[in-house]
Amino acid sequence: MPKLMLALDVLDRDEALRIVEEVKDYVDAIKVGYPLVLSSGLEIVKDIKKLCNKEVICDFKVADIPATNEKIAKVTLKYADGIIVHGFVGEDSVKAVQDVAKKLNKKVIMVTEMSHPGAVQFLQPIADKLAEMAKKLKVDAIVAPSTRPERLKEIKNTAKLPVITPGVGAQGGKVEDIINILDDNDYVIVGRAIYQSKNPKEEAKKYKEMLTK
Ligand code: FNU
Repeated sequence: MPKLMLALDVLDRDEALRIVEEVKDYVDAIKVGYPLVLSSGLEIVKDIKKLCNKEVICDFKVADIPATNEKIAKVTLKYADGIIVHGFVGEDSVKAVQDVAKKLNKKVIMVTEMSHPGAVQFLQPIADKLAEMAKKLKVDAIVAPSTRPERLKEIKNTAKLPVITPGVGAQGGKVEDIINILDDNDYVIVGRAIYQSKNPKEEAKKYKEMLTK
């Protein structure tokens, strides 16, 4: 049974913490990104962990030269349990983050093909190579799209690594179309469908139950 990761892309610290409090019994991990961290500061990661004691991943899609990636990883992984990086910048940039993460026993998650329509333009043509690179580098997990279940399957088969998959809910992806592709080590990311709903707790529960079946 894959795990549920909440994408907490709200812009207000108090709202973020209120949502975490509501959904914490049903989510296995929480993903924060630029929207929340730029508006609330990186310390929000510490606050979330204090409130719910769940894994918190920073979705910064780090994509710079190795020296800069290293600095970003050092700051981020002081608080977060893992960091999302881009692979298209090349092996050396990803390795720079892995070096930092290994010392701290944290996770590096690498993007392959993204979930939005525009990903077919530049990322899809190189996504299988990115999946091979992820396998070679032994990153902890990859990101692959729920919006294209057949691509999710192909990329997972190539990388043979745990997958963190966005696209369910607001982007049109459906749990029933991906559930058979995933296993216990994988995560399904759901953001807006939970935090923008009238009752985030009920929605989180609903998604958790769908993944449990
Ligand atoms: P929701 N996200 C994504 N597609 O959607 N990190 C990707 O290919 C990717 C991501 C993130 O649509 C996105 O930034 F690599 O509201 C957002 O935080 O459910 C979340 O996954 C999806 O949010």
